[in-house]
Amino acid sequence: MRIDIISIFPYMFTSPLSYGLLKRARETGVVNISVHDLRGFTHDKHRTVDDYPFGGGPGMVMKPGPIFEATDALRRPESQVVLLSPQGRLFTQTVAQEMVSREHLIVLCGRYEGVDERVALQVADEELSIGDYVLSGGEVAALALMEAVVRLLPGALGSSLSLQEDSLSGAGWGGGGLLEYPQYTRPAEFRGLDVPGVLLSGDHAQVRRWRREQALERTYRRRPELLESAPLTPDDRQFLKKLEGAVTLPAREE
Ligand code: JFH
Repeated sequence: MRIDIISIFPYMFTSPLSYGLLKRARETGVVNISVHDLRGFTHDKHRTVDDYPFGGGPGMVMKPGPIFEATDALRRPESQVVLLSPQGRLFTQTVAQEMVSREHLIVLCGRYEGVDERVALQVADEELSIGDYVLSGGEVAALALMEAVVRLLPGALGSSLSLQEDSLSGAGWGGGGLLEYPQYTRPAEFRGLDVPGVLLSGDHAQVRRWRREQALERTYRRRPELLESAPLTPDDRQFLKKLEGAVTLPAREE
């Protein structure tokens, strides 16, 4: 996969692309990521990328010219152009799975109060939001999107095991999964806090059952809407009924 990012702050990407999965995926040729300074596609002395909003109002809007020129220079027949904005369709794991099959992504990062609407209408194939909160620009959203997509590329993860587990569990979104069960590692007692005994018991059937019930209970308490689309067994449903019957218990007893 090739990814071209267009931003007025290209150096915001330097560190995030230099660590962990994104670094490794770039080094091994799984993905080829380039960052382009939008100001390189201006022609005036001041390299202007913004202007006042027609109709008035606060702040500045990104001019269409430099963005059209940048995408004209980078676009190929197989490209998917993505615009990050708070008005976009919600970017979920399901959307990441759709995008992983594309050969070329061009990711547009706005700043100020956003971009001229003609960019959304004529340049972008997809307008996406990573969630209902206001960032100061598209760069952090672009990084979240890239990390979610690149880790799905064949060869991006060390072994394909974690990936398999993600897809089996549905990983808690879109695919119809549950939230994950709590995890513990050594030591078995830390500052007076014990690891649940069942995890030390060596009884694998009991461990499996405990983890499933923890996943169900967490999902029920924190993200109940996920239960609507989760694949649940009759045992799962019986356990959830028991939970509901327990008079909407407080999350923890004192
Ligand atoms: C972005 C920004 C809009 C104005 C609330 C009322 C008025 C600041 C480009 C994506 C997600 C973004 C995102 C993506 C691109 C840009 C900043 C936009 C307003 C705010 C203020 C500029 C933000 N998922 N969150 N944020 N901004 N609005």
